[in-house]
Amino acid sequence: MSVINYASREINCKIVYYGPGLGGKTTNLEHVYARVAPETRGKLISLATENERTLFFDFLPVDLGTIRGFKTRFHLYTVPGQVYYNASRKLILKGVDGIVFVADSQVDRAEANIEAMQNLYDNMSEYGYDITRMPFVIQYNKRDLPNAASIDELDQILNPGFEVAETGRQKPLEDPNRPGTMLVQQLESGEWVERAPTVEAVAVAGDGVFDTLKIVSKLVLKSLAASS
Ligand SMILES: Nc1nc2c(ncn2[C@@H]2O[C@H](COP(=O)(O)OP(=O)(O)O)[C@@H](O)[C@H]2O)c(=O)[nH]1
Ligand SMILES: [Mg+2]
Repeated sequence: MSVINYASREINCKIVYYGPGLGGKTTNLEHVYARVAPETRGKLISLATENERTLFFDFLPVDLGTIRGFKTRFHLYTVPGQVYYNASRKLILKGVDGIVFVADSQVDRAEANIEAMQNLYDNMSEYGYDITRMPFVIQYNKRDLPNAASIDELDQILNPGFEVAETGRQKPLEDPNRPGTMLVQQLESGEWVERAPTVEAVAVAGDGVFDTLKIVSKLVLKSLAASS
């Protein structure tokens, strides 16, 4: 849960980077760390094994500006992707304000992506969190690789859309970051669905990393404003 500290005029929010092992979560945080002004970030803490796989998590605090006199501090976490670390993954989700799902675009990682997405849904619902009402962005990473699946294929398996039940939210909404695609739309069946915003990325080169962070952090601040 975000924490607003009135004395120090700070808003603290928690963003978790989730996804299959080796998808590029740690690489995202490394790029953010390398590119933000040193005075606006804390230490990048990585608890990794000898072969550089994330063991427990990576953690990076960054300040992303000020709103109404409050400094907005985002605590970025990654989870370990390996299937057997589910207890850690679940723990890291506790109190989450926004989620970035880093998908590996490679065709042969489709199963791993689906499994990680399912695991995210399962862990969120075990906490009673509703991912359909939470800031949630999907990053299609590794777009540079020749065996990357098309965005349409990735959308089909990872981002089919949540049902929008409330009539008040059943209005067509274009994705401002992906002109021509809809975030909220009515299907031929009559059902209204809402997709997560998506970003194409090459995290090793830094492409899409800050776009992703910007979209999720904006959504987090918007949801804070709506709930306060
Ligand atoms: N080709 C390519 N490799 C990437 C990209 N992003 C990350 N990698 C590589 O994928 C491997 C796993 O990345 P890492 O960030 O450790 O994945 P994590 O397990 O999700 O934290 C590393 O060797 C990265 O250099 C990308 O966009 N393109
Ligand atoms: Mg990692």
